[in-house]
Amino acid sequence: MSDLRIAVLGVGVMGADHVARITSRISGARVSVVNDYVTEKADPIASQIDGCRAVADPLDALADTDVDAVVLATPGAAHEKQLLACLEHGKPVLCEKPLTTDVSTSLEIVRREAELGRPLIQVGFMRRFDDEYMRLKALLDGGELGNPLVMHCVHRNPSVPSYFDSSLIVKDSLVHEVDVTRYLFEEEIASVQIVKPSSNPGAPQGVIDPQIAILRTVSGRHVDVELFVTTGVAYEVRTEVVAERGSAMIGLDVGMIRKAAPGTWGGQITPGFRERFGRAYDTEIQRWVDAVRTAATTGTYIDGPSAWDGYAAAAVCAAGVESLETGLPVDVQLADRP
Ligand code: ISE
Repeated sequence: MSDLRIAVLGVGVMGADHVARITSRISGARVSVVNDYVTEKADPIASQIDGCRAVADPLDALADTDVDAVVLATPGAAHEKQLLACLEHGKPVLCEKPLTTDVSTSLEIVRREAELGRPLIQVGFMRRFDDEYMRLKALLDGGELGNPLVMHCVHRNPSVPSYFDSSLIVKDSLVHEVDVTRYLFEEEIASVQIVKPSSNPGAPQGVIDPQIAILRTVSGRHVDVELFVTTGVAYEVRTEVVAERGSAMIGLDVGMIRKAAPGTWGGQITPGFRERFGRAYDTEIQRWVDAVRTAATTGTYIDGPSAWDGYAAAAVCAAGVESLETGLPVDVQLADRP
């Protein structure tokens, strides 16, 4: 079987990372086209990869005859148009979150894909491919702990880009716990409340950080999330599920524990999400490549979160942004699944 020829649209931090992983660690695929709205970024990347070209227009890039599938790592605002074009050309696409930047356009994408009758869109919620999350999921599914009742999460970033505002903490950071909740508990989220403790004096003026999110699932499970994106420390993602017959916690960052003079003890925490979830991204892309390459026999082009998962996450985050304003719990409005 020949290699899957992939166009990577958007070669900023995440896109460039994906180009590197496809080129060096993923089997059965190669990057044939790269594109970025900053044209000077794409040329040097393309020139380092055999058989790869930079194409200036994103829609030309994804439609190119030398492209079998697309990785979308462009800014969220560009996703709607580019996803619709992928659907029109029948090209499987792995889209970094968000699916689109608002709920109605996300739903439109879900509907357009449903009309085609085959799922072509996978959304890049990489935590589902992380070894620790996969073990936690297997433990819950195995039933040993009984029914999960509560989940406590911590999501801390050392810093975030200067354009981050309070609502992006919900839409860009909390969105991961939203997906983790739906993935682990296999049910929808019914309401969201954002509680605002005293803000970190080190956070940019006007940015509410930390925030505490309280999610309630349709069956009544409780999830709380501490979001704190200007800790100045390192990257910390911790998840504890409390169930009928015990609890399980992941993300303790217990790698090597070192002891040294003069009596110090400790280890190291990953500095950012690319390091913490590096293996998860590799697994995500490899499984997606394998799914696309075998789609003729399996009938599906995805192996992971779907367009519906992207839409549902967007709907929960929209309710979260509303709660950020009011401080009250806000119900999540979900359309019927097509
Ligand atoms: C970023 O976009 C991510 O996706 C990271 O996983 C998350 O930890 C961070 O808060 C987001 O800004």
